[in-house]
Formats: sequence, C-alpha cells, structure tokens
Amino acid sequence: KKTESVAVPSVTCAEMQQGIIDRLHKGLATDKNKANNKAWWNATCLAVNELVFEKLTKTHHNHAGKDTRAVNYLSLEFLMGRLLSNNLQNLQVFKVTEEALKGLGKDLYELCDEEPDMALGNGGLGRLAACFIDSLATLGYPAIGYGIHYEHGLFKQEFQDGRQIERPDTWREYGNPWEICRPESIQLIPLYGYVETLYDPTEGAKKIWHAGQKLKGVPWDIPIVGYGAKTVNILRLWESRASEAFDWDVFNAGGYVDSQAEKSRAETVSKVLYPNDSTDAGKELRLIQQYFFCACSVKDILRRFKRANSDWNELPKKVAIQLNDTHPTMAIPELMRILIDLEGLDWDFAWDICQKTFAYTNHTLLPEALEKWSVGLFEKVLPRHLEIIYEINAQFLKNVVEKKWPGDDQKKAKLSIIEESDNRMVRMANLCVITAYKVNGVAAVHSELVKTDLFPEFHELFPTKLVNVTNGVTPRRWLKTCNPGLATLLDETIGDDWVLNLDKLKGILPKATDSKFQQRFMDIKKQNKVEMAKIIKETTGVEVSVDAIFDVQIKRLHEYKRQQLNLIHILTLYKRLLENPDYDMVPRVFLFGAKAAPGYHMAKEIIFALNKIADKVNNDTRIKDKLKVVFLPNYRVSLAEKMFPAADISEQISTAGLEASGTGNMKFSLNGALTVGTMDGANIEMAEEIGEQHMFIFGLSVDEVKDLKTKGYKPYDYYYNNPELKSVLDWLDSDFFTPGHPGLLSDIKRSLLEWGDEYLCLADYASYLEAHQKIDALYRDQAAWAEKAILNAGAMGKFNSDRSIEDYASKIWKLKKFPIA
Ligand code: 26Y
Repeated sequence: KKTESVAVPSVTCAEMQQGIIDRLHKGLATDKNKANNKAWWNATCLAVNELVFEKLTKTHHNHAGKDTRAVNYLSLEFLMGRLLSNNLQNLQVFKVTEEALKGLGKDLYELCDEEPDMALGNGGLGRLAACFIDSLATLGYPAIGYGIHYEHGLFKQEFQDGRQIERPDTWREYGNPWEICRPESIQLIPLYGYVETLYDPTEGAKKIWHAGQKLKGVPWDIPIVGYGAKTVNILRLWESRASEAFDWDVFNAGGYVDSQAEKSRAETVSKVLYPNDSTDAGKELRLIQQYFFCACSVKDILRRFKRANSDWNELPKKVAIQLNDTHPTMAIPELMRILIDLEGLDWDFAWDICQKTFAYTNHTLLPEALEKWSVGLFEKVLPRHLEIIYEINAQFLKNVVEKKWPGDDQKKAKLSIIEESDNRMVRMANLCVITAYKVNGVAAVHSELVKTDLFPEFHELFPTKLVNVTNGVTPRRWLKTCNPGLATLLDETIGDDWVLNLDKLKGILPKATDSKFQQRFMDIKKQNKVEMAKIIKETTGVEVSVDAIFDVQIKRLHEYKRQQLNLIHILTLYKRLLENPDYDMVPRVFLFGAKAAPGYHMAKEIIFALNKIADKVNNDTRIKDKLKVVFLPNYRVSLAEKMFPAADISEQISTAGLEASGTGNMKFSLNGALTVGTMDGANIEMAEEIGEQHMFIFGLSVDEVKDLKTKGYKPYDYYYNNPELKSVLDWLDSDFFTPGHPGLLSDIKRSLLEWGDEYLCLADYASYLEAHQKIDALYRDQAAWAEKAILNAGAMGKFNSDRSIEDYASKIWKLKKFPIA
C-alpha cells in the first residue's frame, strides 16, 4: 500500500550534471580533470545553492511582505553537522544528484564525506536547536535561528596514549559554500564604559551609556531548507570584528600595530565555542560573547520589526523570542535598555513588552549548571544592564514576592536575581523565569521536577508559567538521510510520507512478527554494522565481528551519564571470561563516543580508563573475541549518523532525575536499537510509547534516588556485600591495565567509594547487570529480538521534532504556519 509520493524532483539528471560542471568551471575555476574530491563537493554544494537561493528569496519576500509573526530562536549553539546530504534530501534531489555524479564518475557518498562538520555546539542542546530549525522550515513556520559564527567549533578530539587531546576545529578554514555574508545588516555593539544620568525637568532621569568600546557584528546567513523545500528559513550567525571607528583613531595616532592588536581582541569574541556543557568558569570573554550575540540579535529583530511597524504595542504580536537555556538571557535587559534609553518608552510599558516577548527553555536540573555572573564583572562590562537588572529585581521583590509572602526575607533571598554572598552574583535563571511568559522543561519528568524541585516558589507565584515540551529529533537527518536502507524498507512498507508524519511508523507494528519483514529489518541492521565495522577498523585498527551485539554509548562524557557504570559492567564480563574462558555469552562490542570538557578531570580519567581497558581486552586472545571495546575518537554529528543505524543496544543509563531528556535515546530507537536505560528524562515517555516490557529498564527511580540520598547513601555497603563488584573495583588499583604503573585508574574507584559515588553507580550495578543478562538471552532468539526492535522503531512517532515544534507553536509561541506556494 503505497501512499502518494512526496518526492517531486525539481531538476533532471542532465541539468544537475550541467549545474555541477558549470560550478566547477565558473565558480571554482577548475574542471573535471583537475578537480579533487573537495572541489567536486564544493561544486555540488554550489549547484545545490542555485536551487536553494531562489526559494530563500521567495520565502523572504513572502514573510517580509506580509509582516508575519515569527519566532526568533536564540541559541549560543547550533550543532548542524554536514549540510550537503541533508539539503539534497530536503530538496528531494538526492537520488538525481547521486545519479548525476555517477555519470561524471563520482560517488556522492564519498563527496559528502569531504564536508567538515559544522560543530557549533557541545551536545544535546545544540543538536536540538539544529533539529528544531529543520522542523520549523519543514512545517512552514516563519522562523529565524540566531547564533554565533564561531571561527572554531567544538575541539577535535585525539587520543594520545589513551588520553584526550584537544585540537582546534577549523571547519571554515577554506571557506564554506553554505553561508552568505550580509554586510548590509551589520550591527555595532557597545561594551564597558560608564552610565551618565541626566535630569530632564519634564521627563525625569535619563540614562546615557558611554561605551568604552564598540564591536562590529557581521551576520552570516545559512539557508535552512525545509523538507519538500517550500519554506527556506535562515540561520543567522554573528561574527565579531573590530569597528572601523575605533581602529581609525589608533591608526591616526601612529598606532598601526596597536590597531592590529585591537582588531584581534575584537575578533576573539566569536573565535571559539566554549567547550563546557555544564559549568561556566565565569570568564569575562564568555559574558561578552553572550552579550555580543544577544545585542546583535535583538537589534536585528527590532530592525526587521521597524520596517513594517511603528507601534510598540505590536512587538509582542509580531515577535516571539525563545531563549535556549539561560545562555542568551542578556537579550532581556538589552531589549529593556533599547526600549527605555533609546526609544524613550517608560519602564512599565517596556517591561510589559518584554514579559510578552520572551520564553525560556530549561535544559538542566544540575545546580552547578545554573549560570551566575559576578556583579563586579557585570558592572565593568555592562554597567547599564546591571542597573536595569537591579530595577527589575527591586520591582519583582516589592510587587510580587512581598505581596505573596509579606515580610518573608528568606523567600526574597531565594527568589532574588541577585545572590547575596561575599561575591554577589547575578542569577540568570531567575531573571529568565521572572521575565518569560512561559518556561518549559524538555521532557515530562524534567518539567515536573522544574516545578517541584528547581523553581517551586516561582511555580507558586506563576502557576501557569511552567510547562512541558518533550524534545524530539528530525526524522529527515536521523532516519531518512542516515539510514537509507531502513528508509527504503519503510517507504515500501508504509509509503514514503512517514518523513513528514512520523506517527505513520505505527504501520510497521503489525509486521513485527512477520518473519520476512523481520529478516529484511535485521539484514539492514547487519549491513549498517558491516559499514560501522569498516570505520572501526580504519580509525582504530580493531577488528570486530558483526555477529556480536553492538552495544553503544554516545553522548558527552559526564559522571551523571554514567559511562563509568558501563565501564564496570565491561570489567565484570572481562573478569568472568578470564576466570572461565568458556563463560557463555553472546559476543559483545562495546562502542563509545564522547568528548570531555577540557577541564573536567574525572571525565578525562574515564576516557583514559576505557581506552586502557580497550587495549587490554582487544589484545587478549584468551577471551576468544567475545569482548571488544572501542572508543571512537572525535565523536561528532557525522560519526553519530553512522553509529545510530549500526547499534543493537542503546545505553541511556543516567542517574534518575538528572538527564533532562536525552535525544540520542530517540535516535537509537528510531533506527531499531533496543534501550537499556533508567526511568529518566524522555526514556520514561519512550517506555510509555514502546511498552516497558520491550525495553531493558533498570535501576532506581527518581523517587528512590531521592529517598536513598535522604536516608544517606553508603557506597561501601554495596562494595562489601557484592564480591564481584569488589573485585572489579579493586582491579582498578592494580597495574593490570597500565603495566608498570599501578594506580593510574584509581581515581575511578575513589570516586565510586571514598568520594561518595554521587551518581549512585554502585546502587544500580546489580540491576544493570541483570538487564544485560536479559539482553544476552534475548539476542540468542533473533526473531524475538527483531520483533522488539521493530516495536521500538514503530513506536517513535511522538519523538519527532515536528511534534515538539507544533507543541511550541501552540502552547508557547501562538505561531501560525505561513505556507509558501
Ligand atoms: C553554561 C554553559 C557552560 C553550558 C553550555 C552548554 C551549559 C550547558 C550546555 C548544554 C547543555 C545540554 O546539552 N543539555 C542537554 O540538552 C538536551 C536537549 O534538551 C537534553 O536532551 C539533555 O538531557 C541535556 O543534558
């Protein structure tokens, strides 16, 4: 039963060939005999752009002409990955381009591999932003993504003797065919200096900020092609430069060299993505980066608004601004400042506008991850914004908190935007919650915990403000593009419109017990594993069998994500095998991919330990290839696209209550892997959709974690009561994995015992082992395994970012689609 095809190729094979050859000649001044693969890739991108630009202009004219309400998605991170294959898919010209290139003697997949990843993000939050702008364009919503044009994205990871080494990422060293510079929309951004107060007899006090320095913000636009290519939105990325005005003075004074130093200081603002994904070090440069980004974006939003409007009452009707975590919070005081100081609005009117314009997404409950900036630093860099924040705070404490809890100073201290300590701090999350008209968490359980544990008083004050929008992932990249085998099977089985309506996946559920379908499903998985095995061999030299269970954990390295729990499971199996070479287990390949924040000691120790264990295990002939451990270096979007389709087991094993949502969990299941996971984040909702009996759920629940912590958790109890666990942990103190250097892995043991095992690995160890026993047993029955894998993939309809965006549009943005003909 094949439903109507959504594919409408807008270009023929011959036209595409001509387009590519033309671009080689006229765009790159080369020809097909001289060009290397990079040039072919570049020419193909340029040919694709010719299809994109037309639609981009058309979308722009429609939106601007009709002055539509739009959402502005402000995010310090957009983890886009590669764009060629995705753009070809969304334009529905992938097949025709593949054919065209084949005719020219080129392999499209090889050319796609030439593209450097656009790694302008750390992990989940940045990738979510990328999925969201794909969905916004696909669904036909007027939207702009605003971000930073980092010169260096997330660092490249290498291993030296098992340890992580960070190298600079140079994704656009030789240019980037996807971006368009827009010098006509440059912004000037003030910094430092002082605030002057002028008294006007009629208007009262007027504030003038005399900046000490000005940065220039240069916008680069990346077209975002919706699937079906009707709407093409943009991602606008800001690059910092020195402003000419400033350089010129120094230059005239004979300071040519100094002016160059000034130039490079200005350029550092957008030079690097901060590689941390939980705690800021409170660095001045990061604050400036955040402010620079917010100021450029707010000014740009207002410039567009003013083109068609002169009544400020219209602003909240035309503009929604979504803050992706607290990182872009400075947009709030910046909008206040512009409305009051530059546009002359009175405070109450400006505040009312702000409160109707901003919404904020929270992505974390970890207390250490809530951003705070020292008041002293603020005063130096952004003196006027600090005054505005003080005023917002004073009014909030007086008009809201004092009314609700008269005389309760403790409540005031807790809710205040200013943390009163020796080093007074500005709490960005408080500013966001006080201002935003909606605040959302990213999975049901997370949003509940935001209400009950993180912001209970705010929830009492604003009972309708806190809502949930469960995350999702785009099926264009995370199924159609990355898993062509499975995508084709789906097309043939349920029609090809699942790409736009993922609920259609339900259509494969009745096939779960159909042995023919099972066979095809498993053959595709096998083929993906074969390709993964090749990559493993090429990058690490390790040979793995595709008959083994591919057990995969890919995500940032964090103690709360518990890669170390996976590690002690591996050691347990290894020990069993050494003690009994005939130990009966289905062969396993444990695959890891993860970057650690460069300053995160324990995370780096875990990487090192896994690499050392891998060395030992992979070269130990006694265990007859029953166990392999591979830590793939430089985990990134393009590698993820190869790993999700090849996985049998998805590791989602965070301590319950700590993973806000997770999105990798969804990508695995969508591609037919089974989940071993805790009842945390979106795993809970996945279990609702899939059926808990079709997953390997283990470990303490959120409530049990809380109880255990209140009762007083004693990791030593588990250590002394479980001899196998004890022997595994003691192993880490030996020099077995680091010959001649005992103790190199001891920090891992210490963290799990002496240092209190904050993330309760030992409490969940036994239950985790049990879950893995069940995995082993099930895999022996391939039909039963296939059935579950199909039931998993078929139940993923909900976890599609189109659904997330529809939720935002209806619950938060009140946004209407604007179909482009
Ligand atoms: C403050 C700065 C250092 C910082 C930078 C990046 C702090 C946090 C982050 C990134 C956080 C992040 O990626 N959070 C993840 O967001 C995903 C999307 O909502 C969730 O699925 C995931 O559970 C959460 O950890």
